[in-house]
Amino acid sequence: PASASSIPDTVLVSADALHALAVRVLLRLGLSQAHAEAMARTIVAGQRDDCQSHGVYRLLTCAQTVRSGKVELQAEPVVAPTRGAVVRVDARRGFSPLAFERGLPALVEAARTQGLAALAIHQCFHFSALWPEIEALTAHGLAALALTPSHAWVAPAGGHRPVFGTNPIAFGWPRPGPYPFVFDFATSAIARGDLELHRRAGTPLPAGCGVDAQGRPSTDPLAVAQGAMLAFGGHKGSALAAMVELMAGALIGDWTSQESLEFDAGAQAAPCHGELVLAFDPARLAGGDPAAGQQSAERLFQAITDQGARLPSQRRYAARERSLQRGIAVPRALYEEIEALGG
Ligand code: NDP
Ligand code: PYC
Repeated sequence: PASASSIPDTVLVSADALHALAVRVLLRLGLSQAHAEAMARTIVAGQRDDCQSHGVYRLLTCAQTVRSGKVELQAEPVVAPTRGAVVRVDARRGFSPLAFERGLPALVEAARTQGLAALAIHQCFHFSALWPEIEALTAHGLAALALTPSHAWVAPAGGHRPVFGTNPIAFGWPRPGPYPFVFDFATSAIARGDLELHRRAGTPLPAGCGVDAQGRPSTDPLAVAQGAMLAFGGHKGSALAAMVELMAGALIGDWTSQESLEFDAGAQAAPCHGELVLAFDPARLAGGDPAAGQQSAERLFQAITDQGARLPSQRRYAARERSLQRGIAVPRALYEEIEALGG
């Protein structure tokens, strides 16, 4: 890999080379070829788009999950026959990306025939960002919403004991051109992955992200990890986090973040639970004139950008273009750690 002279202590790697490295690491950890390829696609996409908490750093957390002995390394996801608008995939305690990829064709097909459809993924170890899944659906001209619990790390508004996961919500809307409208965020004030990066770097958290074990506000990542993270936006984020537990846990008959953490039992593996992905076909829902809906959407986006505000994912798409032109930037120390994992 080349040095990125403008970014100190960073190496530049081509997408193909980084994918090959990620696959080598994952195969060495004992994953099947199919899992390694699917996981590497997600992880490299994260690094390419400058999502440091869900890029190649995830190889380290996947290694920890494998060491925990809890994840099934060769699990073949089972896609049940579609019933109406519902597609179910049993990940059989394997990592999630392969389960999503296996369920995707049936979800797209069901959304096209029914107008809207749901993919319920069961018992997957989930370590990734949700936007790659959302983009896989907007690429088919579908709007999409994805929700997943995690481990119980986050206190409800007004409380100080963890109940919720960091529970991301991601949404996508297809647009003309290469880039859909996508947002994807944790319902906690900071993602757990970012808290871990602060802990590794020895830097404090922004104020308002968590409390220590005594319930006192803290910016120390270790103290917050031992206490509780907080939801973003007070009671509003807290309610959204509860919704994710209900919709992507209880509703689909899978674990909440509390149950995921109980199953973990101190192993510090990635969370294990379900995921709910909803897909909507504008061609069916717009009642005959999807082009008018698309025009309304574009007017909305223009009203945002015309005043200098940016759309979500704009930073990510700019990073993608940079990565594709000059190579993907990886912090050198992290790159060396990953190379060592690859043997
Ligand atoms: P961020 O707060 O970094 O970003 C949230 C969203 O807001 C992004 O779409 C981002 O776009 C957009 N955004 C940020 N700043 C602005 C702005 N000024 N104007 C308009 N839009 C803006 O995300 P989080 O740290 O909360 O989450 C990071 C990732 O962690 C997510 O991908 C999520 O899926 C993942 N995660 C996964 C979990 C799991 O259980 N699997 C749990 C929790 C989080 P842009 O990227 O372009 O900045
Ligand atoms: O960053 O909160 C997080 C997270 C949890 C699981 C995967 N990422």
